[in-house]
Amino acid sequence: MALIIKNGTIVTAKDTYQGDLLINGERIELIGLNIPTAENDTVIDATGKYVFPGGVDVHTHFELPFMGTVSADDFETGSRAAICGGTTTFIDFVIPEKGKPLQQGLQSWKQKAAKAVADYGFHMAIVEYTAAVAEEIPAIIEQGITSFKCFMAYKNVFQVDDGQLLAVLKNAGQHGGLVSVHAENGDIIAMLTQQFLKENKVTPKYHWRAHPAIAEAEAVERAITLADFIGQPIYIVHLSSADGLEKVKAAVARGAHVIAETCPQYLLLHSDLYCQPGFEGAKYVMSPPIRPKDHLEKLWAGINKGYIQVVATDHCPFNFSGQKDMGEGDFSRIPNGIPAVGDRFNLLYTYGVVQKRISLNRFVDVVATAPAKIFGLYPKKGSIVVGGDADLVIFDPKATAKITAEHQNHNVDYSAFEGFALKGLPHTVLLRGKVAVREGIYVGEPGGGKFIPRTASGKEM
Ligand code: DUC
Ligand code: ZN
Ligand code: ZN
Repeated sequence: MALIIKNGTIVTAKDTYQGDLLINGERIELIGLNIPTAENDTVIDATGKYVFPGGVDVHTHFELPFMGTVSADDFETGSRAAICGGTTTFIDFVIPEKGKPLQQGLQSWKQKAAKAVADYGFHMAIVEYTAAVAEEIPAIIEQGITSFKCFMAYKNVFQVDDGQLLAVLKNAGQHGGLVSVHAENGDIIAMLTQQFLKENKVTPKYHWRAHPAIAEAEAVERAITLADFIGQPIYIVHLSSADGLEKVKAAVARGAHVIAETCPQYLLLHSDLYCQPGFEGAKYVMSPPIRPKDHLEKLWAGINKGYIQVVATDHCPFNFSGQKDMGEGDFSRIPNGIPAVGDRFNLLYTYGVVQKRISLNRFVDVVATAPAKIFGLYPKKGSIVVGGDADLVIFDPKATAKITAEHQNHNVDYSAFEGFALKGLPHTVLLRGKVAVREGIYVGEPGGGKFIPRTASGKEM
């Protein structure tokens, strides 16, 4: 009793070809032309559709306690939005409390994530480096949490200094872990924030003005230099600016091992949105902020040239009413973040592939294959291979829609991409061989997602 997907156009990061897929249980068992069907087999006709690997979003914050509130999507609503939008695996950030064991943070995240309906892993944030934390790092890696994140911003909250970042790079690196950074200079941001508030410059626009591109460029360069000194690679999360990208390019030219991620908001939204009347700009308050228009095509070019390997989301939604408005009268209190996990795959297809900024294969690479490879999920996740998990998106390139707050799957009262037209949508989504989305409608099982441990060497566990 197999499931057979017939006559689709199979797309991987390298190839595009006509073929059938035979799925037995959770895995792809056979790829070929005209695979014969038996009487008990279920057949999905994918004529006229693409068959993509399920998307892999390696940067989400579901149910995150942050800035005096909690991000509005929990693991259930967030992962449901993800899977409806073609993303079958996500990696969320455990952000442990200062002074508490990393293990305690991990247990708390595992409990919250039990209701996920897509598969998932975790990164571990290191918000202070103490002797106790140092001791725990190898045990965290042993449990399949093989990547770490340090914040170079959020002074007095999450920010680590260079000494701590060096220590994390050394310790995690010695045990095969990969270190990522939120690369913004937190001291520049803190100084400008204080200055603007003192001058009574309190509107959302000043969030953007307090996070200049040079703060990103400086931190990107410093992080790469520190990682290079230790002899480890570095992964830059949510690269937002052409200035930061220039630092990545220069480092690659001198042979440094740097991996960069950007997000749809930095490719498609620009800083004029902060200058709207009233409090509207709060909808786009995130860190780093969106940049002036001329940065956008430079980031797309960075994807095409291979300097940016991953498009993730930094999904961290807050309701406009009741959460973002905590910062009316003080931009520094606006919770940072936007909803995006359900939109990433479709936005990248429409504004990348359809609008001819990236090829179909580059699309698959940045939304699925490269993130799976970098974070040790490949070949189980992120591609279409015999033996791999049958996480598949049967995608109708003719379907159209418009993103609206009203019709989104995120649990939040606005969309940062309101009115964006989409050409091409997921029709059917499979998670480990089971149909989770049929004709665009969610039909998956409660708690159908599974924790995927990763190995330090980047191989499947
Ligand atoms: N940036 C955001 O906008 N939200 C969550 C954390 C972050 O770094
Ligand atoms: Zn960040
Ligand atoms: Zn983040």
